[in-house]
Amino acid sequence: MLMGIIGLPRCGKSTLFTALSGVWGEEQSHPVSRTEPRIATVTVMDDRVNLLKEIYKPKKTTLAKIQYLLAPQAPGDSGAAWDDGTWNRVRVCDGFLHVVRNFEDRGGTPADPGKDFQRLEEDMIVNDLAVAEKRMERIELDKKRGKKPEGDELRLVAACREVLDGGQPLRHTPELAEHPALRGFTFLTAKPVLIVVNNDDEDESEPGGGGWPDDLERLVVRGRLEMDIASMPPDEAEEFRVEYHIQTSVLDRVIKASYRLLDRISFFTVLSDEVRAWTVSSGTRALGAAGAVHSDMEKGFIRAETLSFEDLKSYGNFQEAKKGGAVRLEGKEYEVKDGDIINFRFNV
Ligand SMILES: Nc1nc2c(ncn2[C@@H]2O[C@H](COP(=O)(O)OP(=O)(O)OP(=O)(O)O)[C@@H](O)[C@H]2O)c(=O)[nH]1
Ligand SMILES: [Mg+2]
Repeated sequence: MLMGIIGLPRCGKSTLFTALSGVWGEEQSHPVSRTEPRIATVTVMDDRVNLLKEIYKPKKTTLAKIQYLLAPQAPGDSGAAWDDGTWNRVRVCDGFLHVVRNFEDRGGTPADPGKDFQRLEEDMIVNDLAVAEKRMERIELDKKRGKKPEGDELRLVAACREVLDGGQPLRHTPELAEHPALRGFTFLTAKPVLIVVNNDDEDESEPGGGGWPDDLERLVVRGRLEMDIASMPPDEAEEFRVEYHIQTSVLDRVIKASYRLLDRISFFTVLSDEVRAWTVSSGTRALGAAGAVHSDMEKGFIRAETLSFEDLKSYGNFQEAKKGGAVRLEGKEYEVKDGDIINFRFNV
């Protein structure tokens, strides 16, 4: 799971990146040059794993990871929207954290977060429109040369162009945003977006003003404050969290929201002394989940021995849960649920 941090210049992208990678960001990549994006790999803490550890006493525990990508700064100073090169670097992302400034900047410019959001969103729409138009021209040219367009592509790209030309992001039209034939275009406005409103240290309020899209979740953070807290030793960090009424760290909140945004769930395996958390798209079938763990498990899939986390918790251990009939033998088509503990039976 790779989430790109985007936003207008000076909105707090680097600050958020540091707040996210501060405590648990163990594998921060060091860019070779200033034009390379920075990537922070962070561990997805999951309370359920603590109980699994108590019950199974594994030698090893492996948690899921999520990555955050910070593109290098756009050239030019405040006001400049992103250039094409910067956009191209975030195309690989599964979704975006769109940061908007909700504090008065050093030059005294008051915040207008809704408007800032719209500005960058328009930039993305224009970028996608250019991609669609270029592709249309190409297809038309090929047609003139006698080459038949492949499948539905012309119709689909034309439909995208119409949506974008009307000033709408592609995510408003899920048939297009999620169409497999359009995936290769990596349209920016087809990606899921979480708005991260970056408030001032003392400001706990929801942002006012207009310009907010009604289809997107907004997460209010205090970027600079949370960045400072992320660099503190645990005791001191806790003191600050209490003082500033921050119940959960920015990292936890952003991870939870990222899972919701990308519609991901977790399941667990207990294998040769290792308890491990896995992340898959919601709706994933048992066969697909087996494949996420090991290709042999998918190839030789027999059954998924499945126990829900809640059942394990109430029975206290696997044996009791089995006696109580809570352990199910599911087939390939079983839709994996968040928190399932699965033992794949397979034969290769
Ligand atoms: N008051 C206040 N200032 C903040 C907050 N978050 C960031 N800043 C300040 O705003 C300025 C810009 O923050 P950055 O994190 O560098 O923003 P950026 O989006 O990475 O900026 P560019 O990379 O230049 O586009 C810095 O001086 C930060 O200290 C905040 O929550 N409150
Ligand atoms: Mg920056």
